[in-house]
Amino acid sequence: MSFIDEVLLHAKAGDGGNGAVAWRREAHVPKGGPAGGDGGDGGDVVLVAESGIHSLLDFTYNPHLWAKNGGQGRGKKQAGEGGAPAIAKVPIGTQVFDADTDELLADLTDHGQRVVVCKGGSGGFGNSRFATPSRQAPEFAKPGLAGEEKRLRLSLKLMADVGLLGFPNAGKSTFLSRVSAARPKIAAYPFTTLVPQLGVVKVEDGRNFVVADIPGLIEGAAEGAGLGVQFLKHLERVRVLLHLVEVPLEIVESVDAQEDQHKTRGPVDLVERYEALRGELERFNEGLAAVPEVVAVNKIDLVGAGVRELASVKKLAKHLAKRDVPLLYVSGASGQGLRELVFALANHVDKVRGPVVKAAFNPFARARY
Ligand SMILES: Nc1nc2c(ncn2[C@@H]2O[C@H](COP(=O)(O)OP(=O)(O)OP(=O)(O)O)[C@@H](O)[C@H]2O)c(=O)[nH]1
Ligand SMILES: [Mg+2]
Repeated sequence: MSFIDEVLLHAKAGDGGNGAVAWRREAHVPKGGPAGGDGGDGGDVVLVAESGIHSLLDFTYNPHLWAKNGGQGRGKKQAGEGGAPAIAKVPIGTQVFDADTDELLADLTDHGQRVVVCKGGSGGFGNSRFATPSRQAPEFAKPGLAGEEKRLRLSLKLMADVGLLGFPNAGKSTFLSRVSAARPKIAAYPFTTLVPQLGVVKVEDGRNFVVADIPGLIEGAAEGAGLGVQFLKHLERVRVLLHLVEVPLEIVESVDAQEDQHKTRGPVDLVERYEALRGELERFNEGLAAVPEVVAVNKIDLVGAGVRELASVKKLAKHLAKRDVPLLYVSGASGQGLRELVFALANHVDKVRGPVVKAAFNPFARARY
């Protein structure tokens, strides 16, 4: 399924119908007076957030939202019909901007939340409305008003509690697949994940939270390297970031036999790698860089118990301790440390105040850590 998180739309509400100029015509009622009905109101353009929709894809096929015009007023004081609204369903987390002014018109964060983005024009009064004792035969009626017309930009920002951050291949999708019912694609090459994905994590104690897996980030992403930073916006609403750092495979730094590999890949400085991604976050959005963070060294199954003794891991631990950032050690493959990590994330989610994210709770989602 294609994932589209940004679209431009042309929205036009219906025009109001014109009021009618008409006269009462009945046998034995000479000069029956004005009887022109009002025009009907034009339909509104309405957006509704729906939990079953995950992409703005449909709008790429039809980027127009046009509501119907109100009907014209008629004789015998009959009002024109109201124009049918144009109602479109959007994913939860959709922000609606006026594309010309960039003003935020609405932020649809709850299932069922609806917003009128373009108001239909009012119908004009028919001439029967304008009769007064001194003007018994008004020869005029009011035209309907034009419906609002706007160019809209819809921007989907996923609603999640925890956002995954890491270089490609760090094991983000593997982690998500282990702790939730989500089944993202996992493979041993970079940029396996091409679009963000959500998973609901069910903690043993009954709490649950939503994790967003996004494509891997690399240094220079802010300038467009790799898949760029376009997906970082999906982390803007999270309450805590989980930064996954791959265990330094160059631990061969201590193993002579693999000295060659060490040379070709160069020494891994986890602090440098960690800070490289932090830099990309900061350049993208300082607010995002301020979101609380949990760091986990992943793939510890590859190095066994000695992971904490590795020079670059020790250096990272020291670096993070200075900043009061928790560091955990996990393996998405073997499951080691995942239970502690899930609890740590749940506690962070609870601690960080903010609007409660309403995730669709899936009772069939089994935690398997
Ligand atoms: N040994 C080991 N391998 C792992 C672990 N976690 C993930 N892998 C492997 O690492 C590779 C990349 O894993 P992914 O989960 O696809 O990594 P990702 O961070 O989602 O990568 P992108 O989507 O490309 O950004 C896969 O071959 C996984 O099987 C782990 O804990 N231990
Ligand atoms: Mg992935």
